[in-house]
Amino acid sequence: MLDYSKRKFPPFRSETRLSPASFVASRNPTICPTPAGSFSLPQHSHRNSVDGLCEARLCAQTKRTPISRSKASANAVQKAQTCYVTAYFRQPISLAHPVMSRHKKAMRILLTILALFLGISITSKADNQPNIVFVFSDDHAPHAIGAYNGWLKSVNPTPEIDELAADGMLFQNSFCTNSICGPSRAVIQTGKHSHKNGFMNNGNSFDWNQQTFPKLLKKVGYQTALYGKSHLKGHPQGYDDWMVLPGQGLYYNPDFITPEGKKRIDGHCTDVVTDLAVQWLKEKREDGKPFMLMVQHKAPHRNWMPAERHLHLYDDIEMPEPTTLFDKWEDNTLAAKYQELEVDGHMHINHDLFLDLTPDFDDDKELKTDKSAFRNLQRMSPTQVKAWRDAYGPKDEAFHKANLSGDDLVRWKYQRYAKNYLRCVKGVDESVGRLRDVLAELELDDNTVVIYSSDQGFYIGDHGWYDKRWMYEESFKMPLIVNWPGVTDGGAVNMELVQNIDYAPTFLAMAGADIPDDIQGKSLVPLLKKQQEGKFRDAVYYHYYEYPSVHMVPRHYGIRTDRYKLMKFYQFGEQWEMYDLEKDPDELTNIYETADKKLVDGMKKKLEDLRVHYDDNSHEPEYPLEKKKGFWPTFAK
Ligand SMILES: [Ca+2]
Repeated sequence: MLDYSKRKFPPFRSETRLSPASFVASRNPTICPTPAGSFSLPQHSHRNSVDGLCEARLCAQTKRTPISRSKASANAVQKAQTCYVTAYFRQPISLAHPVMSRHKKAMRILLTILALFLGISITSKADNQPNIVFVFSDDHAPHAIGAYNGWLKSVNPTPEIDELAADGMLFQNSFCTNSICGPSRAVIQTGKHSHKNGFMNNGNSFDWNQQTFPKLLKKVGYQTALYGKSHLKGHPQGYDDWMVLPGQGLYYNPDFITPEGKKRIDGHCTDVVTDLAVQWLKEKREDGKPFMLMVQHKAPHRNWMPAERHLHLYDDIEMPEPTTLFDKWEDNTLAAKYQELEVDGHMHINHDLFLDLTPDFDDDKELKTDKSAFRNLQRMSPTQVKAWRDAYGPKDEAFHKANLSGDDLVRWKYQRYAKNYLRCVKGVDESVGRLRDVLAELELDDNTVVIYSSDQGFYIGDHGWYDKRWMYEESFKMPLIVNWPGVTDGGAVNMELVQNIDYAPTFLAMAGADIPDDIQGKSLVPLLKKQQEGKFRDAVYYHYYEYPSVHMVPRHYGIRTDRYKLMKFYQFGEQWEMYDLEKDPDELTNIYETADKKLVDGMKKKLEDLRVHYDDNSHEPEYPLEKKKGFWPTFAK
């Protein structure tokens, strides 16, 4: 039956950016008879799929059922995407399992449309304590999501997340406050900047006794659950049910910390976490009670270990390269020259890129690098190891034969890195699709807000780097996509400056709970409801604290408006960078010295005002000369 108001449209929806209503209205309908009754389809949806039931079956089998989806070839899935609408409507014919649920849904939609025609008002449950499913990954850069239209879009890395965006609202200017795993999660829990919630760098521990949004949701009647990566140390508080990975967790056969103790679960971490969430939805969720479920993936965090079924994904394509892959940081302060996160110089060819890596790899015990992939290989099953080596063995052999050096070697490293990263992303993308399918199956999708986000962005070879930490756009931005049925228009793109301090107050506002005064973020609900008058925010504030530490990115803070960015590094004396993001989106030309003085002074004043507004008077330690010499050779000259 007619289902445009719901979810799941093929990729062209995100191109056309039409709301479901205008989508229906703009095209001539085609009448389609089915056992569930006759209904109209827009011609557009038929363009690749009028061939009939056979292809529809393929769509249904590859696209709509989690089991066959995982086994489907990339081609079949791609084909399924093009004929998705047809498959959706014809499923009652071809699939036994979801028939009843979809018939009921179809009837409900038909009644809604009839009511609209007859001018009858139907009370929407959307405003009435919606359920919240928060899918949160680790290090997933917005430019590795198709819907964000970045330079990796041609790879089609995230069809499921793109569909979520096509059904909801995508925040184009969404930022973190401190670009690193633990601190970003602490900000989300509390709605407060790092200097207020106490988790400033990954060496800190989170004080779970403080006010967090899940605790406040429980007070207004929500059932709460958390599965996957927490990275906040200690046992989570504010959740009725939880199982979290210890620290970073493992990709294969991960351990979990549970209220009952440690538990190992075999499988790939992204699938295992999704399984736990699905099991909770089906078995532990209380009927008639609103819920907030956090599904927090480890992927695509370093070291990028894809699931077995994704080991050969992208084998036959060349990844596009970022335009800044060979950036020499000529205009930046010295901070950018003395970092340690280069694909070329710092990414380890065995431990990060898996060259010749086996469970009995001859490891150099003295070598200090992230060896989690090697340790994980040692606890993989013989079948998993075989699949792993079957995938990488022949590629390693070809690499040794090619005898690469210079830029060619950098390009090879980049290709291997980007492919593994996006293979891990693929698992997360499938998790989003599967969770949405389960919500539909349980008939919860009408009143469940589905949110996709990640703790920060990431460099995928941008500026020659991997990792995060900097206030530059690639790692400062975080994806944020919200589908709130009945509230968000399909395919809406919001350009306001929003930040992870806003998540907690948003969840509280959705639930109708009071937002405590000490929360520093603002509810995004007015933006989601398109009720915002004027600018949501003039500028966002950032402060990164972890130095000296892995990757050696010095402490810095700064401010970003819709056009300019000002950054201050303070441990080596005052070092400033400023960028005009409109003229220079890649941040290659530092205009701090050359820009109009009034403009620079205006940005400095705004920065100081924001530091006062957020009450950040945290210490700015400048190093003594001896220490500066040790870290930056320039000072030794
Ligand atoms: Ca992270």
